[in-house]
Amino acid sequence: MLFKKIVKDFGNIIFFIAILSFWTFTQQGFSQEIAPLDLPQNQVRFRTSLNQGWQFTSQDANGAERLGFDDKLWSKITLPHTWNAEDAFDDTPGYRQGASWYRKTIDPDDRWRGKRLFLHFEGVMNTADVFVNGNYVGKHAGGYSAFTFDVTDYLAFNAAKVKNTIAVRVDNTSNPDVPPSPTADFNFYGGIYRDAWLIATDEIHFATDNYGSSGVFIDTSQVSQEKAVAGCRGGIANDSRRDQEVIIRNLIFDTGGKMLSATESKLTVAAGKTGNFAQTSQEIKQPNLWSPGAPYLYKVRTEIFDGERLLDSIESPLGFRWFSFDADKGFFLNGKPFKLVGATRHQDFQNLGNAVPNELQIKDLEIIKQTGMNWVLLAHYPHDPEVLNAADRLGLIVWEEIPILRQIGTSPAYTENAKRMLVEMIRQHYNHPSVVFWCYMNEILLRTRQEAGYVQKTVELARQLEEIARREDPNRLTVIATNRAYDKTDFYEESGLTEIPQVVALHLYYGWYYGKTEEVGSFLDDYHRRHPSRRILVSEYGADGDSRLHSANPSIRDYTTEWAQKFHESYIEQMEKRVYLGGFGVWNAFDFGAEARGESVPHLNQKGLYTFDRKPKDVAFYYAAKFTFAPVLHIASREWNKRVGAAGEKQIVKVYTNLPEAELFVGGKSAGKKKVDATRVAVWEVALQSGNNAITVSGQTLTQKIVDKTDIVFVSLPENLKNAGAAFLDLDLAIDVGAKTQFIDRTEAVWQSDKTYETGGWGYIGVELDDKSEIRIARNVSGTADDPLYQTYRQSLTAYRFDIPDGEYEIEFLFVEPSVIKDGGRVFNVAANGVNLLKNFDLNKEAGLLKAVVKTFKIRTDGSKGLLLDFQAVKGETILSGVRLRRLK
Ligand code: GCB
Repeated sequence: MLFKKIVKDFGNIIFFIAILSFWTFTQQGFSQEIAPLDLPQNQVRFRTSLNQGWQFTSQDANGAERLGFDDKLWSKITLPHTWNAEDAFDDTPGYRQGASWYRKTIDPDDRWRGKRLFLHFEGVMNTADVFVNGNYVGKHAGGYSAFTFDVTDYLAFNAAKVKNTIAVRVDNTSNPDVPPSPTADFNFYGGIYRDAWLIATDEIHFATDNYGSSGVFIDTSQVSQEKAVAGCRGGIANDSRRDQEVIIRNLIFDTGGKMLSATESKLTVAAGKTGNFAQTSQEIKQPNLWSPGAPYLYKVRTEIFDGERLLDSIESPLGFRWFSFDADKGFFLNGKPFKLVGATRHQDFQNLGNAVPNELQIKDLEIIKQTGMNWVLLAHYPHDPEVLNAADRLGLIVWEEIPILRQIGTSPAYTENAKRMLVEMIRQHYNHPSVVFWCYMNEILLRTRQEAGYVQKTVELARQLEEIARREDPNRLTVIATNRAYDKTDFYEESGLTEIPQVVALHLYYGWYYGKTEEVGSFLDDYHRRHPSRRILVSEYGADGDSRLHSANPSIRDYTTEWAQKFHESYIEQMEKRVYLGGFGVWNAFDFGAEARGESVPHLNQKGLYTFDRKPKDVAFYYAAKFTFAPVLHIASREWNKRVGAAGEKQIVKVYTNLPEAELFVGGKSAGKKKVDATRVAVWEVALQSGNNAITVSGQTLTQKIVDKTDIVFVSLPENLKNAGAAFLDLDLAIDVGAKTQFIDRTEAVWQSDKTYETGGWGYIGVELDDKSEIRIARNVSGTADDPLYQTYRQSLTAYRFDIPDGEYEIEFLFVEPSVIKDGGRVFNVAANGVNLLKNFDLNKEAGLLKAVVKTFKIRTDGSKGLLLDFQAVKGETILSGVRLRRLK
């Protein structure tokens, strides 16, 4: 169970009632059954999973569509499947984008007799060509929406029970005609990565050719506290050879299974045609409204009868709620002000890519809910149907979008695909009461230096998409998400783009990509002043946090958990009090794969409140303390569980809690009580003992005492290294050269930040190090998992000094060549107390660009000289990324 794993991974969280209550809901949620609401099993319509028994090759195998093709040597796989789960995270740039094939045989089933048969794929990235028994069935472009093909004429139903073969060619190459643009900050994992089904229906059935949807649409535009009615419309396909009169029946049930409305109508559908029906339910008095606080779900069953004979049946979720959005007063749900507090979600997961089982996808939404959110922003494409079902059930308002981001394509085919994707998304997820926002463009003017006419083309596309969204669904809100305009000209405004949708969402990265976190509030006020009638949301803000990087004085973009915490605390403080702001959604709930990134963990965007495998970062508990009602008491300095510092130096311990008061204990001794206000943050400065420190925080609800515990290992450095004596024997002095942060490496060793030499200690000799002297590159360094150690470095350095006692030491140097340079372009010597360790060291020649290099030597110091490391350039500049000293004797 995820909960158990989290507890284990976080070590000593022992009796942790706050978190228990925080997670209790998860436990309940996990055991819930997944009801396939859209396509139920019944005697007239059945769907069979096609997830098992596929053969796969990551080659564009010639002739693989053919019936007798030999696929025996291909790999055996089950769906969901992607071929990029690993290569998108390795040291080799890029990941495999190309064509692959999937093949599977199915036995004819007696239940197929006289039925219409359909293949339904929930998601294939990015284009799919489907063949049945060697026949071409069709193509689907776009990796994030479902599609259905009628294969009745291709599947052989025969007495001899000859197997049928399905072959699918899947291609995840970026295609200029198919959104998303390759500039997207996420991976295009190729594969049949969602469930696949065979659906069998009667000859007369709900239309299956309706953009991958169920063919039945529920409207809830007439809802009030007193009464509600539901509209139900759809298409009925008559694939028989004769005209047929049918009865369409709509039944509404409450959660207890009690029928509240039954309506009926007749329709004659001509042979080979589709006829449309529309009904309005009976009035439901005092309906149970759907809201995140009480996500009450009714159920609609829509049936087709031929006289008494049931021909088809579909179940749809039904939730009664209404909303409005006022430019001054913000968002309202069911008539009451409702601040949207949300998190975005990408669908991928550690080691799985996008091929994520439904259970984990549902857990994601449970986690988001338990973190205090009432809103989930499904980025940057339509998500799995189970995600939408979970949002309905758990009570999370949904924002969903099509993958039109960062750059549009200007071909007519692109426009057509974009428009179709929008229709697919809306029709497929139309019946979910959780959905409130349809977004169709994200940061689309990020790059304004485009071909002439680009902005106008974007505006034209937006107009078309807006028109489609309003026509398809007049009851939801359309939105586009904008980035801060970097150019002097704000093309979003100048072009009129932001006047098109009903809502404009802002992405704010003050204190990450630009500016200061404190500027958020004044930016929003100014924006609201400039656009007083515009309804606005913040749909992204976020900071990368790596639990291995730490600082007591964190600074912008240093990847420390401490900066990420500061960032979130500051944003929330500024955003929550601004009434006109409809809501805010953090980027992101979870870390996610972005191959082109080369930051502290390469190929990963670490702006998640949870890691890629869904472990909570401490900052997740900030949101829980702010926005959940269950008691939360969490030591928020838990990720910094191994530290190094001068003996006696005060260490920060932070706690997130929604209790009024908390008391901290270090090694059993009280460090004092603190009152906690609406910020939900309490900070202590405490002295830690060398070695393990048991940290406990306790607080009180009206009825119970709550405690959280953790251990912090403190490596305390003596004031004067020479006097360290025996203590230094097991001391490990590791310096992350050029860094202002501490780093916990994969062996749990702590690398200190760099500093200027002071007598008795250690440090860099040369220029004074100041606030700006950190150099950090955002590039993947191959050959190591400890990239941050190599991503900071010093160039043109001359010397380091360590005032260590006489003895025998192992010294380790870390190097990386960060620049494109010729062999011989950077050559230098390194000496220890005048003895050459590295002579004419040509880093590029030895390793090449961005490769981790470690050099280890044994040295002796005597005569109380300490250790002086000399760096001497022969050609170009000297360079060093890390240095580590371990005493041997
Ligand atoms: C954005 C994008 C999103 C990125 C995010 C980031 O504005 O919409 O796709 O991942 O910023 O982390 O840079």
